[in-house]
Amino acid sequence: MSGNTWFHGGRRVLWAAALTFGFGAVATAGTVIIDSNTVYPNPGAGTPPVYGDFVTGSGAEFDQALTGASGWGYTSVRQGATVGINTTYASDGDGSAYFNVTAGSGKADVGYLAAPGTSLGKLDDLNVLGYDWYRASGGTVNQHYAPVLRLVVTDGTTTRQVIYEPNNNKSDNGFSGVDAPTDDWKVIDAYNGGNGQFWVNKPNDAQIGTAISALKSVTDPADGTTTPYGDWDVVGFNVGVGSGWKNGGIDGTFIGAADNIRIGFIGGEVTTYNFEVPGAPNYAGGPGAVPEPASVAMGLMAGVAGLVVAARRRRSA
Ligand SMILES: [Ca+2]
Repeated sequence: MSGNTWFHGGRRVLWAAALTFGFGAVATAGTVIIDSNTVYPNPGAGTPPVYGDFVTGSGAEFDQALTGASGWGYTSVRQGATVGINTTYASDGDGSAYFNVTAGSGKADVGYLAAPGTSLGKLDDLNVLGYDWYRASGGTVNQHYAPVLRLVVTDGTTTRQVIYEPNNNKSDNGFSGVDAPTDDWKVIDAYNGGNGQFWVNKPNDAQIGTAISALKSVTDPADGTTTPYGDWDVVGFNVGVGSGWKNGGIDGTFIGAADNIRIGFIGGEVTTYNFEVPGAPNYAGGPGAVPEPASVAMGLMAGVAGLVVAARRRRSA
């Protein structure tokens, strides 16, 4: 996380509204469409023609905001990796977050970070966490690699990432032996009733082991104590690939995607974040429905995710 620039603004209002309406209410589900910066049809790379964002690392690691969704961005993009919401592997509409790694140094994420001082909820209260991931066949990095899902947690002073890797949850991710499935979208319940296996990354400290345990009993690799993070605030989440994805120490290739990050807390709303390319023929946000952040917040305040419900209705029509 160090060195990352995150992107804040209207989303703070959205989350405040969502949390307010979620309190004490029956849990409801909603979808938020996360748009690419590039609007269809604006040709991108690839054959057959695909559309949307292709953000490629060059030189120093960098971040790039997703301008339609406050707090969202492409982050930790390094040389040797490309990330972007585009139509290469259309999922639940016409888009998904695409990843392409060509070197072991490559890394790229797409994710959300709440505005400073804003919490999505306590880690102990998290009860829904999931995502969809895809690995294309033909990639030459070790066959156990697949897009990972991370939570960003903080106690107000220190920030950690609590990380879900398909490789640590092989049976739940459809692995064949040690190999991740390919050319098949996997819909993953990472929380899995509290049984999903996670580890903690300590970006500002030396790595001391990589403890794997259930989400709410993750072991701090520094001191071996358990459950040090239950009362920490979840302030963000992301999906990503790399770095260090190789094959026997040699650079290789990886192409894949992720979509539909799902997150929810006890007593609150479950939200799905669907990556899409606005204007595409099967755009999940519906024809012409590209809400500005301000109107999304107003919609939430007026009718508890009314816009979102409308979007889901259109999508399923
Ligand atoms: Ca999608």
